[in-house]
Amino acid sequence: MKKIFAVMLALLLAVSVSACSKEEPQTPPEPQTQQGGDPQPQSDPQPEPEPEPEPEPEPDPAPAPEVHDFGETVMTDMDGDGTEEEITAEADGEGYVLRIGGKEIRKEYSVMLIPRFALVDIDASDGCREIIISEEGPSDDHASDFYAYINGEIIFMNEGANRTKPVPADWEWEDDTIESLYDGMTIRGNGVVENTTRAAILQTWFFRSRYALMPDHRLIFAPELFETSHRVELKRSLTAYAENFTDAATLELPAGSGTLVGTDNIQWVELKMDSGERGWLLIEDYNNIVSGGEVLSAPDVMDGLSYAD
Ligand SMILES: [Ca+2]
Ligand SMILES: [Ca+2]
Repeated sequence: MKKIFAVMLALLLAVSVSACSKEEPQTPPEPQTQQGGDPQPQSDPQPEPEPEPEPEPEPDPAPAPEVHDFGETVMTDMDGDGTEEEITAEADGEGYVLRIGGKEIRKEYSVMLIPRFALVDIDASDGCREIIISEEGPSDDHASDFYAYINGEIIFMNEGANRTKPVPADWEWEDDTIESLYDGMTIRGNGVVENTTRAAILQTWFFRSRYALMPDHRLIFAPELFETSHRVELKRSLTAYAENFTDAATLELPAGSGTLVGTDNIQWVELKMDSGERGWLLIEDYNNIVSGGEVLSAPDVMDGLSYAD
């Protein structure tokens, strides 16, 4: 039942732009109730129309992670196309095999494999769900493999061009909940996996890190801000984010002069206006700015950018 509800919720949450499915969701998203716990489908036939003219873009809540043992068969819609896929996983040699929708992927070698898989929702605004399989590693080398099911194929999300690191993850598996070791992993449904990563230098220690979900549904390590000081002129106002998360509050940067003060070199650029406003611009496809739902070519709205031939 919980599973069915989770699937329905995932469908409801699948908004129009889905990297996973070309199909529009059949049902328009219901307005979120304030008490997010109770899955009552049709409570009031005539609900009082809420006078909420300004729908502040609340982040969609992601379904809670579900943990399943190897050997269990789970049916869920992994790619948001409205059809459930059968999911199984089992130990195989020194690794494991994961099967989704009749396809399978093998990992040849794991150390202290945890024979369970977690079903999570990294980005509540797409119809996809993701699977995590973790291992304890030889010595505090906890690691997790992330998988998605896109266009009928299983995608290993940790891997790809220009991906800087695998996704080491610290999971503690307890009953039906996932709690991570150390400061832990957080999946809030905003397209970012927050995690604890073991540092590569000096000693055995750990730092908080973030992995961002890319349009090709791979995860990349999101480094902290790199400082810049590039002067630009905004030709028009733009909607920016207060922080470099898509669920952060938005704000308006007015037209005028400002300085690009930093970038994560992935998808965020921070702009500080001379008039004092400061915000993060979400960048797509190299130099498109996503501003309040509009996708704007940066040179169209910003003077002072430099492009080498
Ligand atoms: Ca499906
Ligand atoms: Ca999703």
